[in-house]
Amino acid sequence: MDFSEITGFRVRPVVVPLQRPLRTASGEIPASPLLLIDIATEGRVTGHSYVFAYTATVLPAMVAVAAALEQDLVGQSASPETCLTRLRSRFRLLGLQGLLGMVISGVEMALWDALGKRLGAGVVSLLGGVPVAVPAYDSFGMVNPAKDAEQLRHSVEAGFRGVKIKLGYPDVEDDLDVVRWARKVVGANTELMVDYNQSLGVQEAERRIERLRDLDVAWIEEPVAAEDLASHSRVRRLAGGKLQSGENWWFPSGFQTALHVGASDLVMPDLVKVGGFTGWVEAARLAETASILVSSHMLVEASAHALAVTPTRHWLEYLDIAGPVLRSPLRPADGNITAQGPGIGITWNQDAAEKFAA
Ligand code: SMN
Ligand code: MG
Repeated sequence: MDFSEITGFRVRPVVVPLQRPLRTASGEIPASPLLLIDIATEGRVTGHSYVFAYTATVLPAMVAVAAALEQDLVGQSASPETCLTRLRSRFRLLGLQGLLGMVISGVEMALWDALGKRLGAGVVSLLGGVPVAVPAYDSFGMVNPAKDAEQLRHSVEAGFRGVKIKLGYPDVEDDLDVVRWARKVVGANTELMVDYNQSLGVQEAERRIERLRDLDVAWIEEPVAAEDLASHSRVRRLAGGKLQSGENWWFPSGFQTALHVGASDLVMPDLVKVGGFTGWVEAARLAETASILVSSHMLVEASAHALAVTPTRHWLEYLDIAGPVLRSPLRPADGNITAQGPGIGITWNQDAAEKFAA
């Protein structure tokens, strides 16, 4: 198949308002810093993707990294696989962890989007699958029991069968109180996930996981530092099959290493850190081989495509980080998200992209 050539490359940094500011035990995200990527290919087909930067502080650096890549992209094949392989080898000595790898994953996804648009097909079809309704959970930051009951109730009423809240209060008793409160609000039939965002030392993680055991949580996410696989394996012994991790593991090799040492019961790759769709598919195969369920991390639209071709798919995280700059943001129906095409299924709301320019 002729994948044509890349004819243009443009990125735009934006900071998009969040419906709910995201408070975690490892810092607050007041608004969503994104790099919007456009890759033009022959025949006037332009692919889009976006990369979440976590903090606006690094947006200028991300823009600079992307700008420097332009000469490595324009004039080259627009095949996602060919492009990724070439960039991997080009930056072998430096390595891909960090901003460079995030931008490269964004480029890879934008190329899939362009290919899908060229062929009039969703990325899920290009990957050999069909769009399926994936169960989505609604993802909250640290909640405030005095204020947030209505929002949590609303999630359940909207059809979500799972809700995630963040923990990691200074005192374990506060963690437990918030979980008991949230359980009461969402009722017995809604799964309740909890996320520590890497905020605990291993001993404290063990203590808290033991205390959480009697409460009915679906998973306990990133209690310890993502790269500390030895501590993962240690706390996993107490987690009763409920340890969740992976949003901060880099590329399929990161998953291979982690799964090899039995670091987690469940995994949730982030498309931007795992190497786009190509990296996701590889990581998902590793998880399948180990009988591990796979959920997604943010990037609702792209993740709907990736999860649809994931043999051991579990949950899609519904966390709307880009809605305001998208022309038709993907919304859940009956608590499910279904991939839309062509490509990833995103086009920019140009006025909003200008308005939120950073
Ligand atoms: C998370 C962390 C940082 C930004 C967005 C989301 C989180 C999650 O760990 O799992 O939702
Ligand atoms: Mg998380």
